[in-house]
Amino acid sequence: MLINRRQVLIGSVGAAAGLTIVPAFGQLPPLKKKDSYKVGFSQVESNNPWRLAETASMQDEAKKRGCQLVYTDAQSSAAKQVADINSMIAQGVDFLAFPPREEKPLIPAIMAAKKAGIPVLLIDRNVDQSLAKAGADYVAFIGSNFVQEGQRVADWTIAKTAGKGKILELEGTIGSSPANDRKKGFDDTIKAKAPDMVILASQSGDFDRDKGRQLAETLLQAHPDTTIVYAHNDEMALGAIAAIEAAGKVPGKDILVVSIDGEKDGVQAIIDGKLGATCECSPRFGPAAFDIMYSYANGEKIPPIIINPDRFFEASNAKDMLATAF
Ligand code: GYE
Repeated sequence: MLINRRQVLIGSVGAAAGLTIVPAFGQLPPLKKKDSYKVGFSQVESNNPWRLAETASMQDEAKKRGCQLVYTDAQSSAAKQVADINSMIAQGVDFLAFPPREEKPLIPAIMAAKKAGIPVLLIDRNVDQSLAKAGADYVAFIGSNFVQEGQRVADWTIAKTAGKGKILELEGTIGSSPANDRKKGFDDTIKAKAPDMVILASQSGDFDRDKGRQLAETLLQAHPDTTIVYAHNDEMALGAIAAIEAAGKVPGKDILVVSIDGEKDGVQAIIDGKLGATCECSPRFGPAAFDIMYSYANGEKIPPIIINPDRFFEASNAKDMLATAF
């Protein structure tokens, strides 16, 4: 028993097989073994193909497994997402799976679920690990390694430009884990490997195409010497491409645009020569989220951090990959 407790506390990956979760320890709440569950899924917004694909993946999988999905849309408000989750807790859902819009404001909702005995799985976005811990306050985080995504885009950009260029960075939602980590991965790599490159400006376009377009427009006016735009997602990159064209410049020629996600419009923009490259970030969490829920109910040990592998799209493979993009 003691050993079990210790390993649950550590939340180690690859712990001995056959371990059971020990709820009495006051760590993670247990989940009763059932055929069908009432699962709460709190979406952060529905303003881009990535979000729509994620929601569809959760809905499809709930249907397949005969589970009820309680779905809400926080409409880009962390406060509304907290309220949505509190109302799911009050409704007595069995399990919660959701992307916390931002790293800090969703902590109280995670703690409230834990207190109410409802296990939480964070999908796609994570929270500040100094305030709530994967494997202790919630079952696990499953998603991409966002730091690595930023690193891979930086490495590709450095190779493509021989380490020369003036960069505008369009950040995602302020305080969200993908924006924080994609910035860190990219900026640190540029700093360490490309002394001749400079980041002229870095501001948030909130992961939104039109906000990205407006921001790019303003920044391009302030920095007409820009040669590279790095956007934290394809939607903002597509907005930037529109802004570059509106400024009378040619994306892919005058200004290299790079981003992350691998949505269909993004991959198509690579084929069209307007986007240089995009690192994939999969929104298809349904199958894994439900697998984890059933494994957890079975008492299996869930690794606290589960990382999705990401592909990388560029001119050499974009055509072949288009059909698989969301
Ligand atoms: O890149 C973006 C979305 O949380 C990883 O959020 C996700 C990001 C994704 O709105 O398009």
